[in-house]
Amino acid sequence: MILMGSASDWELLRETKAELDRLEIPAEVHVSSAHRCLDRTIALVDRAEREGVQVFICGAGMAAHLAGVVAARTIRPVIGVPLPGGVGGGLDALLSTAQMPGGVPVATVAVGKAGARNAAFLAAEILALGDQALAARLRQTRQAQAEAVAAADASLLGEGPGT
Ligand code: RP5
Repeated sequence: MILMGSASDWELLRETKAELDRLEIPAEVHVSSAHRCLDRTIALVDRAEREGVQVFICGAGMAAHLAGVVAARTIRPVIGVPLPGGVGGGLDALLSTAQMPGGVPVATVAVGKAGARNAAFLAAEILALGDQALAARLRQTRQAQAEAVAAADASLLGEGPGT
């Protein structure tokens, strides 16, 4: 399940959904804030658990406590995506998301678009522990990334730095 603190977060969290779609992983998407509608957020997590959701991805900006609140409610893995928009280009959200006291972890990825994409890949890696077909799709994705780097390198032959 993808949760975001505000509809304004969708601009970046859509990257998470796009990667999950590419990896053929179904995911519900919801807006639900930890501070604006705490009870609703808790109810969403409880329902998701009952229905078998295995990993939660939570994106929020500023004093980003959504992932921490979700992690407080579930023992399933929670991945936090800190979003820019506050101070320091998202440093506030990065610290709020990552700096969980011991005992209630939030696996925190990078701020912004890279983190939004990596949240999907990290969720996929967790799910692939019990899904051989998904593991194969992840290996193909890594292979495609390596090939894209090689292609970029080849396209610069004769023009790049150091030539
Ligand atoms: C957080 O505050 C949200 O996750 C969002 O990133 C930020 C600003 O929210 P809005 O004021 O745009 O709704 O709760």
